[in-house]
Amino acid sequence: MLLSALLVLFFALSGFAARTPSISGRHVLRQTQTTGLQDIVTWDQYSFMINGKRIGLFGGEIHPYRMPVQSLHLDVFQKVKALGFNVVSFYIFWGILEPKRGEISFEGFRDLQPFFDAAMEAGIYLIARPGPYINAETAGGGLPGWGTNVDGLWRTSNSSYVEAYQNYIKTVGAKLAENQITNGGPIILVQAENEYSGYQAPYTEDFEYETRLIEDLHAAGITVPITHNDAWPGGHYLGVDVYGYDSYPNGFDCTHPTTWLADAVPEYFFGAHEGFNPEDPNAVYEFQGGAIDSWGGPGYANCAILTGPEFERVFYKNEFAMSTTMLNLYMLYGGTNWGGIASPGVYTSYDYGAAIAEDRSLREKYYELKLQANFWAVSPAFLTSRPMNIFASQATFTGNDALKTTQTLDAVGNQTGFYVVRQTDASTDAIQKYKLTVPTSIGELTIPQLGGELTLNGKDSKIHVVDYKAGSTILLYSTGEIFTWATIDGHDIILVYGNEGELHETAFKFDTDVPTAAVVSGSGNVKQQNISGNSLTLQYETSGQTVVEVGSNILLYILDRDTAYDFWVLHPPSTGSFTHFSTENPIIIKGGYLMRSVSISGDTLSIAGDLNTTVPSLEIIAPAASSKVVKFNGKALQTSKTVYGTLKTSEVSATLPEVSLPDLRHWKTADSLPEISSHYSDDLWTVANRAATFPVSGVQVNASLAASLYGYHTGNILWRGHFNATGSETGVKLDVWGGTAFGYSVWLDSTFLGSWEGDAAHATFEGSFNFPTTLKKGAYVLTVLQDHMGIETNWWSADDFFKTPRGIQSFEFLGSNETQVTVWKVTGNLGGENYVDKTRGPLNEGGLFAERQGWHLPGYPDGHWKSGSPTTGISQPGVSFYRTTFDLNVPSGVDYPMALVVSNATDSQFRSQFYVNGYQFGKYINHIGPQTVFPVPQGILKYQGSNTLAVSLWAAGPDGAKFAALELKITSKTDSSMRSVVNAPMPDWTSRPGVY
Ligand code: IPT
Repeated sequence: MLLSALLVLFFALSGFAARTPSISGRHVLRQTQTTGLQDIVTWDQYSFMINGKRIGLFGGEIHPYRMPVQSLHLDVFQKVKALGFNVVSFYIFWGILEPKRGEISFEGFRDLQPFFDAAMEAGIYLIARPGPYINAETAGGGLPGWGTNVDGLWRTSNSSYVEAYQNYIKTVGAKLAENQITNGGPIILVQAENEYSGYQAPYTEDFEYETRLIEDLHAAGITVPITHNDAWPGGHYLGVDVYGYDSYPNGFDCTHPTTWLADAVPEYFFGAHEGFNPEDPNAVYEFQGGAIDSWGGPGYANCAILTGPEFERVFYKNEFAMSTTMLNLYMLYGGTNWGGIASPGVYTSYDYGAAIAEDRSLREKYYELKLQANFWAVSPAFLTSRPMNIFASQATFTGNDALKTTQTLDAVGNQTGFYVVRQTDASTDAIQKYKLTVPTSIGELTIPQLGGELTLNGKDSKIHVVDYKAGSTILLYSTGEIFTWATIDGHDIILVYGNEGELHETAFKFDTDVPTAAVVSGSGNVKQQNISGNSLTLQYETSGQTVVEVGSNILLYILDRDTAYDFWVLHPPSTGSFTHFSTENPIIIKGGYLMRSVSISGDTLSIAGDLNTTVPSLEIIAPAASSKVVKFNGKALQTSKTVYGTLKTSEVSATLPEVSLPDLRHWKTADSLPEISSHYSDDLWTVANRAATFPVSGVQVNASLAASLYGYHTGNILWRGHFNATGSETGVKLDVWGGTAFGYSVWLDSTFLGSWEGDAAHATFEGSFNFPTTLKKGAYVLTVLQDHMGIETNWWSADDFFKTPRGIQSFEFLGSNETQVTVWKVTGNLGGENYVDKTRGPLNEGGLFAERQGWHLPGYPDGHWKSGSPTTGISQPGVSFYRTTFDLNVPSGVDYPMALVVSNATDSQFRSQFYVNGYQFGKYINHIGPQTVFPVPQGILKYQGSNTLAVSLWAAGPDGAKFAALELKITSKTDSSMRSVVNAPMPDWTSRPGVY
């Protein structure tokens, strides 16, 4: 109490308000808050703190279940670390952990520990988001399939729902608790629920449920702060420790990736945050890092443009302007909707157009992000800042109406100012010229001081700093944006950048004598001039790389953006615990595709990195004593000194050996639809005889022929209706529900009646199918093969939309209203909730005959099958299945991600699934698309040894179907320091008792 009273007095007297009157009243340091259960992770109104030290949490979202190769998590975490981020947020998918009520499994890819360990090893903190609801474009939004059969409204305090989730939260919560920072693990925050923001009328926010879930997390051992991500700053679920919100301001229209709305850049976030939780940091738990693409969409390359480097500059810098000190990008690495992970709407790739692509290669977005992340990491003044002129930013500081400038001042340090400039009309590509007139510690200055103007070219944004501390150097101002700075061997090394050819100024403020500046490398057109208050201004153009020595202690690197992309800032591990989280002793390296990590041993600096081309020389800025010997990926390099004292190495050559890929020519094939043969017996199928209706969004729907009612929650579903014809039936009408882009085909005994081939719009379809002739009296069987695109998500709480049935909603015989189906039978994956393959999990297999038999698995004895390939295909409707094996021999030391690449030859419509060593890694619908490249990670593909590829081909039209081509291709090549990959477990086929 006394201390805070003193602090108030101190700030009142400090003259803080004198410089910036409008900040008064906001600079009072509020009391540090804790959960009361631990004191390692705390927070106040500005930022989170770890062990009492302020930390800006910047990072992105990664889903462990979307990358089943556990040994590849480290690669992705190291890529996150190398760009300068320090946190990753991840969802946990309840439905795959508890596919049968009461039976929770962490087998195979479901084990969370390798993910936690990899984060620890890379030095990345984690935010766990166990749901129970997660959304995330996952089947059921994370809810388990069996949940569709549990009465009562979900995502409310309804007891049947609460009982349903408790076992999961208890079990998973305990795993999270063990890995909290308090127990030496990487988890620092745990999110309750997800976007608990929309409620089906008449239901409203259910505070009882909210409290209950927090209590359940606490009971499971969670002691770190509990957070919540409101879908927008709307004040829902404020009862958590640190409330925050989500934002996707550029939307999801990847078809028009360069179209931005004029007012797309939100300016209200900070005010909203202050309205709801002024005691806490402004936390954005999901901010757009890419976009969803859907069946029939334009493809993720477009989403990567919609959310590309321009988007990152404008929107992330605006988050900076709003003093957002917790910013998590959704997604940072999207991964793959392999098996049945996808919710309806999205397809196999969950690339998301994110900075790290699905094949783990790096987009330009990654490099742009690196510029910003590094700046945030070295700008502690930002962690106690406040935006000063929200909604009064237009023309402010520039006098140019076409520009908005947010002034964000360090409210505690009372020194540094950040000026975030952007277009008033976010949609414009116009070029704006401006001068910046800002208060500084030597009085108001108009910049550039040495004449000329600054430029903002189209969709761009800049952060100009004032009175910014870089080591012992004070930058009076810099319009060239700061990439990073570091104090190394007593020198302050400062890296600034701008677009190629732009005019910028950086000014230094000295205590006493003003030194002169000397260009020691590059040209850069550097002008210098002393200005009042012991200051020296440099004016320059950002083009290539120019290095300027200012006095004897400052080295200024002036870079254009592309050159800045080449720089990496890494930190050698410290001693003690949390060694890989150290942010001390920065080492700066220029060059290479990726620099992952550095370590120092005595006088030797060891660098681990990846190259996609030979680099003539690396430039290294490191303490002299610890870089007498420099090793790159274990090999010593020759070094020499540059004229300004940094190191240049000898050539580092990229070794990118040719790898021969198999041409997939020798295939075996078998029929995968014996169900339509007169010899087939469905005796072992489940009888579908339950009467049921479910409320979905307030409406009762018929669920009698809903696959989930019988335990089948994923993949293809088959129905067989046995009936006795009266002698007048001319056809059948079927209303089938499967989710958008689904399809179905119908047979009468062995006769094909027709298909609904599906399109991107329909989630249900009622079709009429004529019999070839009016039926004679007697027994017949209707067989319906339907696609199941995943259980629906359940974004609205209390609407139970995820209970939307998958199956036959209604049927009717044409020409007769007397005909009764004597029995309906159904099958999905073998065993239903008692799924067979515990390693590949509950969503890997559907109900195709081939899948039930395990034909997709390695080692299935297909010796008796005939030859036939997917490029020959079939000439009639039905389902055929293909298998081939091939060897790969990819040397170690390279990262060559591969993909199955397909094209289609026929006009007919078909659906295919691809299985690599038994893992279903692609679902292709040729007439809907858009995906034709299906990345398969190393570890699912065995890079040394024999692989099994299997393909299902469901021809929906009368002419059959075939592929024009189906190939394995390499999608990116690097000479890599990545840890060697351990293959995912891929058990062989064994005979399946009771299979039908
Ligand atoms: C937000 C969800 O929280 C997240 O799970 C994911 O679905 C994401 O969107 C979109 O990919 S929902 C928000 C767009 C309203």
